[in-house]
Amino acid sequence: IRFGRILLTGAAGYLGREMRPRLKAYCDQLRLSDREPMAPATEGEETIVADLADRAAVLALLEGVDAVVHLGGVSTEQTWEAILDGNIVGMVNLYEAARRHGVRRIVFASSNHVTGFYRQDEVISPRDPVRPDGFYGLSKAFGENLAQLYWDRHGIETVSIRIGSSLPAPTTRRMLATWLSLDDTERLIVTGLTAPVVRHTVVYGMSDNATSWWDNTSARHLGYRPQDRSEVFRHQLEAAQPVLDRDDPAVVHQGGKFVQDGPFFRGE
Ligand code: NAI
Ligand code: 15L
Repeated sequence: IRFGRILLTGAAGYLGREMRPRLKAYCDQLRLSDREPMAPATEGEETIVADLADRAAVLALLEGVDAVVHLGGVSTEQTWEAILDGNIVGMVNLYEAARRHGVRRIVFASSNHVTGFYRQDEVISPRDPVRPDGFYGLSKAFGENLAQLYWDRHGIETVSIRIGSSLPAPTTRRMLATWLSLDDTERLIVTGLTAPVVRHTVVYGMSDNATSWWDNTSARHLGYRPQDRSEVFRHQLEAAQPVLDRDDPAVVHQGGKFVQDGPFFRGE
């Protein structure tokens, strides 16, 4: 499947920059957007600076778009105001603009922090109740619920990917379970864009890791087959962090240090 125009939000961010060259292969035109400046457009690209909280700007952003890869928004525990703008108001603006322009498919970068307060000794699936580990995770849970609403009411399909840790290699022992390689990130996003019927499907964004807390049957059902494994990094990660404090909340919980992170918990 090749799309006419894909919109990639969050294009100035880490994953946006990584996915930009990869997504070009799947469309004639890649529309890139962020509120921060992006590298200049090359052939087959267009760049539009827009704040997701700006309803009119987002409405214009979705014009002529066939599918959206929505990476834009706050990606860590930050102030409530920043989260509200990027992840709550921004999501509503995006889906409302998608509805008005007849966009049929969105891949939404949700986060494992939607369920970050489950323990690392529990295996959960997207069917378990959400258990956010902060306002950030809570805002991603809102995003998933919004996607469900826009499927139920308006027939817009979404794959919500609860991304674990997407980076070139795992850097902590926790990431033995949460790692999602960049190649597998591309595979899962492309699966989300091209699977024939998805309705609103929630999946975890993880590679084929030996250690796993997430039943990812829903991703397999869509046709996602991860090719990378964190196991090849186990030896070096265990050597670097030989002892884990079993009473440390960041070791106990799936969300890791996010369970204590940010202004939310410091009461600032
Ligand atoms: P990032 O923080 O590097 O990129 C996010 C981008 O969104 C930034 O360029 C930022 O300028 C933009 N943005 C924030 N608020 C905005 C607003 N109000 N209007 C317009 N643009 C705004 O994050 P990263 O790592 O690239 O993640 C991309 C997405 O994937 C995020 O939604 C994040 O929550 C999600 N995710 C990423 C994970 C990872 O391991 N990298 C793990 C779980 C989720
Ligand atoms: C996230 O949601 C963050 O966006 C990312 O920076 C990582 O810290 C990741 O989760 C993680 O849990 O490792």
